Amino acid sequence: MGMNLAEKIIKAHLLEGEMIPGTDIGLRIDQTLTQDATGTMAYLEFEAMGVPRVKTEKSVAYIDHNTLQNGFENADDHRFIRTVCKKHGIYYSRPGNGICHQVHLERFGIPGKTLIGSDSHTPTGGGIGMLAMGAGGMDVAVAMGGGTYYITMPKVLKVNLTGKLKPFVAAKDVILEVLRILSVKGGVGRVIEYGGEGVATLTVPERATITNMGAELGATTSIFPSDEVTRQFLKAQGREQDYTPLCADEDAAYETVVDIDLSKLEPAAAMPHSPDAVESVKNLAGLPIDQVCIGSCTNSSLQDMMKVAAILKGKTVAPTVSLTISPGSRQVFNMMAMNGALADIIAAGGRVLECACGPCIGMGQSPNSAGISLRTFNRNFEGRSGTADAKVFLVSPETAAASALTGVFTDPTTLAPIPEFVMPDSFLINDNMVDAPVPVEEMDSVEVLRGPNIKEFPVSHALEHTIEKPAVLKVGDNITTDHIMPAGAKILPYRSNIPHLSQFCFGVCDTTFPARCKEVGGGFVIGGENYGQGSSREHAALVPLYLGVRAVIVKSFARIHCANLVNAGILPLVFDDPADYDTIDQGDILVLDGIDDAIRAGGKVTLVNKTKNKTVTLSCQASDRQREMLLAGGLLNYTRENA
Ligand code: MIC
Ligand code: SF4
Repeated sequence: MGMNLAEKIIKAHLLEGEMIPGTDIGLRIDQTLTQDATGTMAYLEFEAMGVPRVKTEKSVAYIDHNTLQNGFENADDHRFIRTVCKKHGIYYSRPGNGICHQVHLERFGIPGKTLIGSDSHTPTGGGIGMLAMGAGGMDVAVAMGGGTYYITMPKVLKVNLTGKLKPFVAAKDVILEVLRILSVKGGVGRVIEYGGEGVATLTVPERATITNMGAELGATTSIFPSDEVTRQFLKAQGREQDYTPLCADEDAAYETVVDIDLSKLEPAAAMPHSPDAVESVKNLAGLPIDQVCIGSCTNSSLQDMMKVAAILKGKTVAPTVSLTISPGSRQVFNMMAMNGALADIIAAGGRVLECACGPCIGMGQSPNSAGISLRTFNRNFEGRSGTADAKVFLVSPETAAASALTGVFTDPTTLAPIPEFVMPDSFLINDNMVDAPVPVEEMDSVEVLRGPNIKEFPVSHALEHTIEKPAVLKVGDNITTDHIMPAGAKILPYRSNIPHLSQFCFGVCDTTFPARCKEVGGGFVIGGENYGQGSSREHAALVPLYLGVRAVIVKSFARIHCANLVNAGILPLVFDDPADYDTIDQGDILVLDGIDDAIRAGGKVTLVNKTKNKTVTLSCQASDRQREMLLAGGLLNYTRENA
């Protein structure tokens, strides 16, 4: 039996375990990336590990999230990251150079390599055949230090593409279709591998849109083959030498196959507040809108921008609409400036922002009260835009641009034809905003500069024998890390200041949570299915740790967040019978007696609800290594113990 592409790359990087789905495997990591909002913490953790130089083939730090600099905090953090990178062997992509995933795809990604990034959209690299995964900052720090990266061996689901997209139907509509079929938890424990004759009709940026937003499926990652289209893209980036052809064997086996005929797809939108609430644009046509934002790591390529410019050319944005445009990288920005597309966007009334995450992470451009915002982004979680009652719809650049002109939801297939976009033979190559680290012999001469915003991060302690605490919070299904630790312009500057951040923990669900935790010294959080989906931010574990949360008890976890809880030293526990969720109320006093022995013995846990006088059974679905980490009080303590 042949192998699929994901298995081939895993096999070539396998350091520990066997390739049996559901079991723990350890992988060698070739490349890492960080962004600034998770990077400060990742580099503080890297420093705490005491490894002098990174041991990866390439590690790159990007500054793209916290670029508003409303106060000294962001600039201090940027300076910290710049100097820590220079010293320890990491390339530094300066603010203004673009969004990490777009720049990494253009300039550094290599087919067949493994990449982990402290950002959940790292699977963008799957667009050129990388095995690229999002991870917590601590896992990235360990990988930079040459350590193994552990995941659960995924099952591999094939999306078999046939046909070709019709004009004005986009890659975004493909991934929205996959989300409609599989839902936000349909990818958990899986790699989504694309194949079939339809693959050859998609450009690299289109493939990258699809793998990027595969994060919203909860998938371990998504991947496309590396083929002639990939070679052309890398050649146009002046990197043909990085090309290797890669595909699944003819007789490769897959867990399941999902068929999508590209020629049958129509423009789609994800409705508030979930990326899998997919509806056809036709059915939404005519709905008045207030804002359109085009950009983010999902849809900010040159191809996206050229299509938008062609739709806007010679027209004016509707008077009731604010249209913002953020190109994904300086390469894209510069090329649009040179070929006139930028002028067309400006003339039409587009508000051009710098090439960064911007509105996607609530860094400005919050919509008006109860505003309807159409965004080409990947997440429309409640409150993420910065306006609590805004309604965010996720759409393609084509739908976004068409609607910006009319002021109402507009199906772009009703527009007059625009010139077909042809991928350039060569992109504008200019890496002058990427700083190389100093050679190892000069590293002692580099001083790492820290601002007053950088505070110590919390470290857990060895697991106690008995935990008796209240259920401090009970929440429902699909809680995102944006609920647990919100972002946005007011909060993001404090990503290296856990005490300050803690005031906002779970603010979207219950603003009294931090104060109540302080009052009773923390306790348990109870949740439903797919707890912790979305962003990879380890702050969603470190802040609860700081507030005294000792265990999170849910029906099921999202992958990255579960790993982050273990790394932080918080017990991730799952109800054996999901119906037991209903037996616990917020405020109940819960007891885990002999929890250390239970974890040591394999993770079968008994929880006594003292208030209800009821016992329920839970499981800690952690690997042997993770259970040792939990006993030691998290990854840092575990590493110290084993050093
Ligand atoms: C996001 O899209 O939510 C982010 C901001 O890029 C996060 C990382 C973070 O919270 O810093 C992600 O996707 O991992
Ligand atoms: Fe940035 Fe948005 Fe992409 Fe996250 S999803 S990396 S915030 S552009």
